Amino acid sequence: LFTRTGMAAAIAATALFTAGSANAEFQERTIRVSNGVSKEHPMGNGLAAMGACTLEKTGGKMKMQPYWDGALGNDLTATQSVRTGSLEMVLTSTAPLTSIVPSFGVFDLPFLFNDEREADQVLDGKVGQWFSDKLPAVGAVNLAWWENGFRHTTNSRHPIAKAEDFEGVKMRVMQNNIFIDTFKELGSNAVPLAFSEIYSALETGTVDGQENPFNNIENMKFYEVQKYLTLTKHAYSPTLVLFSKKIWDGLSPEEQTVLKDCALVGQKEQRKVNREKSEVSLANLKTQGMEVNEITPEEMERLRDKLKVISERHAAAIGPETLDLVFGELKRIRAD
Ligand code: TK8
Repeated sequence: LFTRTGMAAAIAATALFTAGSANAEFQERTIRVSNGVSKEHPMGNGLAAMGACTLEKTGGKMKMQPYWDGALGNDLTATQSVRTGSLEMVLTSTAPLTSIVPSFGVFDLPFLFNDEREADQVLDGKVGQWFSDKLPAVGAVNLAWWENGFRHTTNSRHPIAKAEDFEGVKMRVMQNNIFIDTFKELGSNAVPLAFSEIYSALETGTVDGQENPFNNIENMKFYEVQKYLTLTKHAYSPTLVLFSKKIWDGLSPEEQTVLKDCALVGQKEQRKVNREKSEVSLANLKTQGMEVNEITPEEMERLRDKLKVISERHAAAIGPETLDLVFGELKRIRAD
């Protein structure tokens, strides 16, 4: 008898709790999102899809509000705001965050991924989750992996036809030891600068060149101050969709689920548009007057060989467990 009464009370309590939480499920929220690029970038398509999804799933209560062109800071400074809880979200490449999570450095190793399929499989699988699991400890929750993409080289001096052509070229690189070392190894003068500083550094001749995906080169109008574009495809930059852990912890479980689900809806759109637009951007860059060249397979091989030392030199900083995980997964994927 006692047990039955107890059960009935428990069920009643559950029902009450459910009714209560149904009302409190979603609150009016504006999620501010920092971006380094401007709004025509495929990041805009991804955020629009994510925002439509959050509105729909919360009865109009949760809005996404993007800020473009680094208006809320560059990748690293906006990430610091996310960590302290003064900003909800940032879309950032992993590379500027290796000072916070050293294992991210693996993504900066030259020629890690061959194509987008490899990147997607590593990032969307258990390895990507392993990296995401490192973020709460530093104040952030990774909602999904979007993409910045494969990086190529531009400069104002001459076409790059072989490794030696990097010698003496002043190259802007991301604020990241592996990128600095990679371009130094090639004989360039590597200058680490935030993304928002690139255009004027190129314009004033502080640097001769930089490297970024086609979409970014077009989006940031680097073609106005760069003549040569060489298809080096030397690295792939993943994009983190980072949410502030401090703010996250104050959300209802339903709100958290909406954000995770909608970040994946955004991912699908963002990657799709990023890949379609990448080809269009390359064509537009030619129309804008850039001279585009490829490196021969033989010279690409020499470039890869020359840069093998980078992986060796940074192995300890990245960590053996990270390297085993990523290279193990790549081996499995490549055997498929
Ligand atoms: C966008 C960055 C940027 C990155 C860089 O804020 O700094 O070169 O490629 O595109 O994530």
